[in-house]
Amino acid sequence: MAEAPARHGPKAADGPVPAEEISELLEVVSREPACAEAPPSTLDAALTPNDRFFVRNHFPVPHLDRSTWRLEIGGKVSRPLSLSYEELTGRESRTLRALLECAGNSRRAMYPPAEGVPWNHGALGAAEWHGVPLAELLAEAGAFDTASEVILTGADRGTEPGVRGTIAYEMSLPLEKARDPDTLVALRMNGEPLSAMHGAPARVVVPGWYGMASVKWLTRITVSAEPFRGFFRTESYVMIPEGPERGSPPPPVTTLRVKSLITWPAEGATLPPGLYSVRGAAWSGESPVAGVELTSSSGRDGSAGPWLAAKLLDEPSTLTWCRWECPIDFRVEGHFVLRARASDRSGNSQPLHARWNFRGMSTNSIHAVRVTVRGPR
Ligand SMILES: Nc1nc2c(c(=O)[nH]1)N[C@H]1C(S)=C(S)[C@@H](COP(=O)(O)O)O[C@H]1N2
Ligand SMILES: [Mo]
Repeated sequence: MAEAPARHGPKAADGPVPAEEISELLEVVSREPACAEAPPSTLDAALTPNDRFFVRNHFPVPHLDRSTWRLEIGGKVSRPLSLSYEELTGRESRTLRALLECAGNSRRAMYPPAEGVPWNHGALGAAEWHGVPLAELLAEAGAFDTASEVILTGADRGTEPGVRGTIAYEMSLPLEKARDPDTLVALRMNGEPLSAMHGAPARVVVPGWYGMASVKWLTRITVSAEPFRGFFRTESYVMIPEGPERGSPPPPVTTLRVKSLITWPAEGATLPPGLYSVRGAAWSGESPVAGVELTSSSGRDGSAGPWLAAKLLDEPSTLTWCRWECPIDFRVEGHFVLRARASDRSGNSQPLHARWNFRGMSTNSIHAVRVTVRGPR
């Protein structure tokens, strides 16, 4: 694994990271706050190098000094804890591979345009995370079994429209998900200590859920008996339907929907006539991917051809993506649309168009790629 660029390392001085510090290998989607996405080819590898891992911030990046940082664990616990970085590294640890996908990934594919950062398809990455299972810390603190949620608080702060004063980035998990052995307080990413951009010195990683729950710059864990009502949980990461408000709050965004992306050929590619292998990756947070199918409008009359079963190249799991490939006959010149559709073992499949919601969350519409097949003229 390549060394993370030194400029991403923790700094002694406080203050926001200049936006220029976004890796030049990413495409900037927003400068303030820093949001940047990865090229589609990123999914051709099982792991995403740190300098190619997308960034999604809501507020300026805080600079936390590892030597003075502490993680507080309190609320409905019998033994509140305050741990230093050293103390945390001394706890029982685990390493696992997991992807993070922003809930707003692919938002640009929604029509009419939805509210939010206009992500194309690159707000996701997969890394090897090393850290302490959140369950271990909750057990050590004596979290009450009667509690319902665990609130995760980041050190970053800022303003949001309609909210008075500044707020911290905070998200909650049901106690059961917080106790999942795969939910980590991560200290290392692909073998490197976490960089400032990705949450140093410690962040949460919640496999199987959209990225908003993987709280960076973690400073406090609060076990709560009440459902968390913070802005990011009740107003931001929610599925807001079209129409009059219904009285009940809109449902929160949680589990990753089944989804696949075509990584080759690239959108808009022109290829000489021939036989090719289409590549991509697929994932689902609810249950492992069962299959991926590909179609192209390659029928003689231009109609959509049959759905062909792709070959899965990795063992599907709910933690990370599995790569796939599928041969395609492009010996006839023309204009084609490749479409890939994944399904999971729970029977979920990708819709042609994901159900529209106001903030464009959890889009898993079938990915379509335009390809021209043309010989030399
Ligand atoms: N403290 C804090 N944690 C955060 C965020 C944030 O803005 N502040 N953004 C969340 C969102 S929406 C996503 S998608 C992931 C992105 O993680 P990354 O920037 O390491 O890719 O971090 C999550 N954790
Ligand atoms: Mo996100």
